Amino acid sequence: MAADLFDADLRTEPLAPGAAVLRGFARAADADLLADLAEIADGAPFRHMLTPNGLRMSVAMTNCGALGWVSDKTGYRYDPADPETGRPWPSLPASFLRLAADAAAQAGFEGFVPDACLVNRYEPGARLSLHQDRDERDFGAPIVSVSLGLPAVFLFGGTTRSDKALRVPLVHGDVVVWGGPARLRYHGVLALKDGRHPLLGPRRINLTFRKAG
Ligand code: MD3
Ligand code: FE
Repeated sequence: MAADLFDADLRTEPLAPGAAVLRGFARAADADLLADLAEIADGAPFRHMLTPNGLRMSVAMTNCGALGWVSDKTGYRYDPADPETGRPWPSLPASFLRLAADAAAQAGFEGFVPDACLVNRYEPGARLSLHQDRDERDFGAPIVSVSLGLPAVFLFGGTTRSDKALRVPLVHGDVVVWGGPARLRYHGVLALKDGRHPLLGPRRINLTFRKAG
């Protein structure tokens, strides 16, 4: 039917200028993404980083790509090496690169080549408080975020912390692209609710692709 031609568009929900949700965009690739993630986590295990205040983050993290996002008592930074092992982070697998570029293009950002992928693992109760992503060199590139596993409620705020935040439910396979005027908006994730996902069990994985360097 002709409706098929428009499915991709119907599933692209504009959130705000520069931000769009691509519903289900990563679903067809989920098995490939998770197989590649298992290898990444073998080489660079998930860990709970410390915030500059010395608090243990409830979200467990790892990275792949030339640069990895790291937090410790000295602050936040992008590091070419995993501080736990001293080795470079695992490289970005082809499945990750393809999905990130395809999603960015779908949202209007052609030629997106990320050099960093932060992998966030949420278990029930884990949350990410309202923050901005501002450790990257170039705010001209978008950020692509891929949700896998249990559903979560994403908070999409404004340009100051006190702006009222929109609540955006995200489920397995949803992809969000943030760029342009949305790039520096505050955002966060509400505490993950209990549940079990057929592929991932009691957890949610978020892949965040960035051009950091
Ligand atoms: C909105 N992670 O790791 S990325 C993060 O679900 C982070 O784990 C979220 O925020 C998660 O920093 C999803 C969503 C995101 C990233 C950058 C943004 C949303 C954004 C920049 C501007 C506005
Ligand atoms: Fe963020």
